[in-house]
Amino acid sequence: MDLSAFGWDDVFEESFKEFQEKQLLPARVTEANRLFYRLVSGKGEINGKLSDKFRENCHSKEDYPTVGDWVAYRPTEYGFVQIQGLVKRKSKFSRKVAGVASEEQVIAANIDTIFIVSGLDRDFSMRRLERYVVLAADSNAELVFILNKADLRKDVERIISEIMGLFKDVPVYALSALNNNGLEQLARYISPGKTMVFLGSSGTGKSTIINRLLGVDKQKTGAVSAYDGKGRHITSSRNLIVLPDGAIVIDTPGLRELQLLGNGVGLKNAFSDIGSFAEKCEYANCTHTNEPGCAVLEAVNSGAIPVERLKNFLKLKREIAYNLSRHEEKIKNKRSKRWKTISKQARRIKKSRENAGDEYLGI
Ligand SMILES: Nc1nc2c(ncn2[C@@H]2O[C@H](COP(=O)(O)OP(=O)(O)OP(=O)(O)O)[C@@H](O)[C@H]2O)c(=O)[nH]1
Ligand SMILES: [Mg+2]
Ligand SMILES: [Zn+2]
Repeated sequence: MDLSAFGWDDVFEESFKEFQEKQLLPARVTEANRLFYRLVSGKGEINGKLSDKFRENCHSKEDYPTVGDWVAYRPTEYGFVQIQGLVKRKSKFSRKVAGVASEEQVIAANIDTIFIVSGLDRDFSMRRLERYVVLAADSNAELVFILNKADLRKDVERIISEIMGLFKDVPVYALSALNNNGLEQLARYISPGKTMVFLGSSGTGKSTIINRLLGVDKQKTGAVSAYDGKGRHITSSRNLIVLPDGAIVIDTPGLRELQLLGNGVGLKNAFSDIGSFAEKCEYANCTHTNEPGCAVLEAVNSGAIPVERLKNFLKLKREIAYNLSRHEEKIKNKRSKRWKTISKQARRIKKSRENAGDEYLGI
């Protein structure tokens, strides 16, 4: 099997050299469970497990292979192959792990296009799009908005122009997967060896769109029930599929939490225009809210930056700062807890030695 059908190219070939020397073979992750990985390789579909050494070298969540990753494996006679290396990623879409401080979770790796799918029903939210833009700005992949379920609304044009006003660099397409209407607009992103990931809340129609592109109903779809008040995902895990025309798609279950990463890099990239005006502000620590000599506010007054855009920027910035401060507080708490335990232990040891008449003063 030719690996270029799965997106293998010269860049990966070059990165793979260090593994080739060890007689390892390349494969792409199509599904990642906690216990094992589904892979496609030159020998077809195989199952893999992480080698102990690989696992030992994984220090955070982002170090583990994820869907779309290329890995280096050692073949075995039977059963699971052993994954021994991760090939350098060209791009990735990540979010902050829900709950846990500042850990990064890579949702999909080595993607060319990120489709953010919204449903034009009551689920639609401009605020959620902002979040995706900030996260995708750090991904090294192209971002595209899809407004699905266009059959459910009459004011589609108004929403499109509102989005275009707020997010100038992101193309937006309205379509109806149900009626098979407007999918041809996606053709320019779909070519052999290119990888696309579909992201968006549960029930927006990601799997329905993929089925349309596949030409068969391979992916399970369905109305999202709300019996537990949160809704239930129809797609249960991320998976990578090759389309008949050779493009590669990654389907994902709706992401419930979309927390921004604490490093703020995405924010900077997504709002680089504000950043370049900010360099001309009179005060280096300008908050762009009420300071005299604020070049960003001047740009808003002159119409160079839409006021909504500045509002979005400030809101997301506050959230990142909040996440970061929470993270720092956690670390501080952890440290002081540890310190309390250590000093308590020390006191106990000292006391027991005093009691025992030990004159040791080294603690
Ligand atoms: N009216 C309308 N309904 C649609 C459209 N596309 C999909 N649906 C319906 O929306 C529901 C959810 O579709 P799915 O494709 O399963 O949604 P999903 O985004 O994959 O959901 P998860 O897998 O849970 O993340 C199904 O009942 C679809 O029939 C559309 O264009 N118009
Ligand atoms: Mg789905
Ligand atoms: Zn300013």
